[in-house]
Amino acid sequence: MFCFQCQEAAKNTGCTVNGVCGKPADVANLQDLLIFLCKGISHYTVRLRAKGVESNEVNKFVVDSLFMTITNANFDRERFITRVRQAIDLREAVKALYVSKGGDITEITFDGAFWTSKEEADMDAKALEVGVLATENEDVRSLRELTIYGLKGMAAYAEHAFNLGHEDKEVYAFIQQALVDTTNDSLSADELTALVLKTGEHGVKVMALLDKANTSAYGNPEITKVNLGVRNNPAILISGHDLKDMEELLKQTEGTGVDVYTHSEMLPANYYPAFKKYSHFVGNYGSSWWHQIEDFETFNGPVLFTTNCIVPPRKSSTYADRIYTTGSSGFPGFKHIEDRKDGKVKDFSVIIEHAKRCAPPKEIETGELIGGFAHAQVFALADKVVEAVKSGAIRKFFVMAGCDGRMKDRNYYTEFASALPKDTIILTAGCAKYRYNKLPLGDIGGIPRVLDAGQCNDSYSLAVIALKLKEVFNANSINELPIAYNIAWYEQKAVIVLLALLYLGVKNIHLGPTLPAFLSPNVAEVLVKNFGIAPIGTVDEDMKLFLGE
Ligand code: FSO
Ligand code: SF4
Repeated sequence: MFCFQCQEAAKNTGCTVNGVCGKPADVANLQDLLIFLCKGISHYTVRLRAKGVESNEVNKFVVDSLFMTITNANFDRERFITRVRQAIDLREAVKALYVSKGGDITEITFDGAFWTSKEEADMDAKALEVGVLATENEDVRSLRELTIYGLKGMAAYAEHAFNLGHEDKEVYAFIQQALVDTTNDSLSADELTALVLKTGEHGVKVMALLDKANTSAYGNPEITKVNLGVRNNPAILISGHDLKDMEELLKQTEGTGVDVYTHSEMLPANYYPAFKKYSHFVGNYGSSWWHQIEDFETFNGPVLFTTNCIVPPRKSSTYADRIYTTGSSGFPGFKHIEDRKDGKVKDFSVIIEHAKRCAPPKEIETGELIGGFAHAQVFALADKVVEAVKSGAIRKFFVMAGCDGRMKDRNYYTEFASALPKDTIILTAGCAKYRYNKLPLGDIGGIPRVLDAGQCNDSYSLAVIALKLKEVFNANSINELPIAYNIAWYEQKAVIVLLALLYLGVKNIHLGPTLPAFLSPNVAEVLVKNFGIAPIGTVDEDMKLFLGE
């Protein structure tokens, strides 16, 4: 195996034996094979699209497949074997369709458009040839993978939007064209760099789509105090990012005596008016994704993963039989809740019955968290915020969105947040917030110093807020505003968020705790030169840098 798609890549170079995330080598390889086949499928569908033929089945299949290969989403070999077989069937179907429309398959030279075998041993063998290292030139490899990781993040958000009935065919068309472009040896480094930025442009589109899907279904997030304590009922813990799953779980648990709590990235579900009305929706339990090892142990009840980030349970853990996955997530031994069929809801009855047999959660903390500062809520406070900036009560905003992770160096973010002067505000989204959202950072004239917009995809809200401030302050560019960007990344959704910010023209983003292993020195240099991307330094150095002191 060779995988370098996330911030935990071994030695910041790449995982070669086993994933640091726990992904076994055979699964990593099968993920490569699945991506290879999605590229092959796309060779036909981009040509069919040019003939006016669109395949909804392929659109969904490619998006779901990309999502399944995101870090920590799915570790289940069997699911990938099945998926590879489905990919071959689907590819043969679009190939036949292309031929029936007069298409000439001799124009296509990419192997993924033709390679076929449904034998596991053949799949394992082929997978070894088609991974990241199949591209020899390290700069081309870097730009291709940067694009593909952006597409993976985009696919995750597109799937959540799809689940709520929102689609953008243009996004599907772009994903498939970009997959084909990553197989085109004639593209220059400049053309591939343009592809990376175009990926960012579509990242903005898909985040806007998901924002619309979430807010039109569940209302605009609003200022909310989220309870951190527990009640004395059996309960289900829901993690991940899928709000449709959240809705259906809340509906199906109502009146059953089973409570619902959020974990990690599902915390922002507490901010939506449509979910707040459920009296058995108690609050948030525990911390960011990698704390699940302890949090799931003490929660006592079943846990539902609607997406990543799954940590393989330790041998000594007692909770593995209480974990359920759904959607693109999966793990061998965890029970999987099947997708919606024929317009029906998902059936969560097995997890609800499981909860009834469990003890209530053990209290691990008390108190409240405040959040819900997505764009509509911040716009409602705009006068107050603008006044505070004009009066000097707010000196600067720090966008500290992104991810949390296990690396010790991530303490930097807690220390940085603590060291920020009291006249600064942190704008956050994603699980990065858990590094500082429980610190007593206070407020500025009633405006909390940590404004949480929501999930990582709600970084879109932060961009909308920046664009609004640009308008209010009559600035020529968002880079003239008193906003600094100190972003933490972990996996590929953070990649699409980063590319989206670059597309929107945001400069001088500091990215940590380490720069991506998949950036070759030359590609990193292009990002530094054109966008001012920089690694983090020490808290002291960065504080001086950001505050110009
Ligand atoms: Fe975090 Fe995981 Fe949301 Fe990611 S829970 S790390 S960027 O999946 O998607 O922020
Ligand atoms: Fe390694 Fe990250 Fe890939 Fe897992 S996803 S194998 S930790 S680079």
